[in-house]
Amino acid sequence: MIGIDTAGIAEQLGTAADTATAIPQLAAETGLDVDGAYAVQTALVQRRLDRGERLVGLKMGLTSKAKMAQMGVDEVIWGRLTDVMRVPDGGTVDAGDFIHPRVEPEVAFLLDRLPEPGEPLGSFTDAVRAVAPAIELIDSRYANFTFSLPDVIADNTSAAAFVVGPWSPVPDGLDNLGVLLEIDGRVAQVGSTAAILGDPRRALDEGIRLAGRHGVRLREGWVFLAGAATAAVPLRPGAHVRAVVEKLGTASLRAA
Ligand code: OOG
Ligand code: MG
Repeated sequence: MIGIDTAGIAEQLGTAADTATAIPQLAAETGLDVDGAYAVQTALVQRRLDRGERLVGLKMGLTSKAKMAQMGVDEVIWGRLTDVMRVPDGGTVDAGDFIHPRVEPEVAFLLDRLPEPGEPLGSFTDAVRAVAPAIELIDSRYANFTFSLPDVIADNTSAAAFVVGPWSPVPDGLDNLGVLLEIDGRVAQVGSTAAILGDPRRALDEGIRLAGRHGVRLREGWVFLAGAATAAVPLRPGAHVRAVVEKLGTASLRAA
């Protein structure tokens, strides 16, 4: 796009993340549209790859009505995950590394080999080796966690960290499993995997389609986060967070 300083915007967002300092929204002022925003996201993630991080997956955002309502944005979006964002199950994050971190319960897929572009996606079990409960830690780089659609896309859909619990073989049904988010042993959010596009398996079709539009292909061995099943909850220092997904078990995280 002519006139948009893709590299400059990516640098601002990257520095905001690196220094845990919020910045004002920038899409309206710079005229950034959705395609331009994905170009910024690519440059922002490239900045991480240039310092040695590796791409390890893709995440979907705003696949649930609860999230769309919470964020005031009503389109499905996607972002990229790198190895540095991954926190071991039961691991600890330093809340001070983030601006205003929130956590949300998700379902993760471990991807198998996917068909070439243009070829039909086989069955879900051909595409996915295993599934797991997961926690996504999101941290908008924008002040007050407030953004427009192009703003959040440019900001790699608020991706900051994630935890994947134990992998299980793909169960028969994934479309109506109970989901809990617990903070310090208390239930903070209750939901169902049905909240994720009616069935989290649908998120994979959307991810392949939407990322494909920008030339991004999902890879064997990648983690795919299907999107939050509930609204996100602020992460406070000292908190112990558990996401529980019926049949799949638990993922957990501590904040220092
Ligand atoms: C955008 C990311 C949304 C999800 O699971 O819906 C997301 C945000 O809410 O900051 O990751
Ligand atoms: Mg999420």
